[in-house]
Amino acid sequence: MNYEFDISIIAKEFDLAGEFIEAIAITDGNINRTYKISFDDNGEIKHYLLQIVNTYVFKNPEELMENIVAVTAFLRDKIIARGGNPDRETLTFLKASNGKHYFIDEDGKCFRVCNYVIDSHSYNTLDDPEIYRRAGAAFGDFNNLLADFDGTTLYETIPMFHNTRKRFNDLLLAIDENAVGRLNEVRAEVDWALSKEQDASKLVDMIERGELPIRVTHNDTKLNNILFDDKTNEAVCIIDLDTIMPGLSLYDFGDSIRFAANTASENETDLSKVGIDLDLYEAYVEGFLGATGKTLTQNEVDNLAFSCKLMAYECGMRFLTDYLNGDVYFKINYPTHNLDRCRCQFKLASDIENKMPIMEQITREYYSKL
Ligand code: GN1
Ligand code: MG
Repeated sequence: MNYEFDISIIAKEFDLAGEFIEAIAITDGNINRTYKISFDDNGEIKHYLLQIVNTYVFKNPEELMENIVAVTAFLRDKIIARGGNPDRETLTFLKASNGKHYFIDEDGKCFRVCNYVIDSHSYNTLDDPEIYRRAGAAFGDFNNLLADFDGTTLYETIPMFHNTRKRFNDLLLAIDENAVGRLNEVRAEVDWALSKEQDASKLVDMIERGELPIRVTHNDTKLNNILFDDKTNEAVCIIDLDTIMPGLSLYDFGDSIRFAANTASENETDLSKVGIDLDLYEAYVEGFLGATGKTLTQNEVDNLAFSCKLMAYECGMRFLTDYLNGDVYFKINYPTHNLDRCRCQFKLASDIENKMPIMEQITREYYSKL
């Protein structure tokens, strides 16, 4: 087999014992490249997760890994203190021979290795509200676990990541530059995005007025960033820790909904299939509010439904910006992939806009029951 890395170098760098068996690509993520790698260590089969970090997106691997190592060490202690199994419930990154938790090869590729959580699976889509309730509880619990982590010690791995006003301005720049001549093709999407300018600033304005608390958040709460136990189907581990930074609970809530409570996948091209599934929304509210409870402020609770629309709008703008810039950020599988993803998010945002009163009603009901 030909891989895009030399396994003998990886094994040596991270001191992985045994004979290499195989590397299986895990293709879920849109940024890094990920493999499950397996070794036979005198009859004992050992699995690890190998990632090639996208250094176009994460420009400073040193800071990135410092964040992750600090957060996972913190989580480990918390998990042990409550009687959990830290080897299953969080990730542990291995040191390379340079003493760092990553290694850059001659070609400039940045590698890191962590434990592979065996007997677990993830979902890209689902229709079972119970699973999604568990997902909400898991991300809520994750926010709780990090509630007393000092966010000022974290680097901003991607500056202004969920600053939607900045995302809006990035789109304006991309329109202005029209780097690969695609602007004419996307006039409808651009017009729609520009018509929602007010939404882009809403939460940023509230932060600036001190109306929303800054917490340590995950910032990329896609359903496939939770591992579920094969036997119990309980959520066991939150993964993809690259964007843990100071942020808003609303980002974590809304981003999960825009990904998983969509009646279609992020890649759906038949827009008639795209919309918000209110049963899934309700299940996630139940799980998330059940875990975070009264720690959320009234302003946060009042904006939970809005955050879903905002995250769909923001994500759509990011796909559109990348399409205009010539697909430099997200991995794509075909030339108009980013444009299709953008259309899907904008359709979802519109549907959420129409259903916002019902979503707000659902949120209020659960919050008042706490
Ligand atoms: C990226 O890598 P992945 O697939 O978990 C992106 C998220 C987007 C998401 C859209 C660092 O997440 O912000 O919401 O794609 N991650 C980064 O699918 O930009
Ligand atoms: Mg990611």
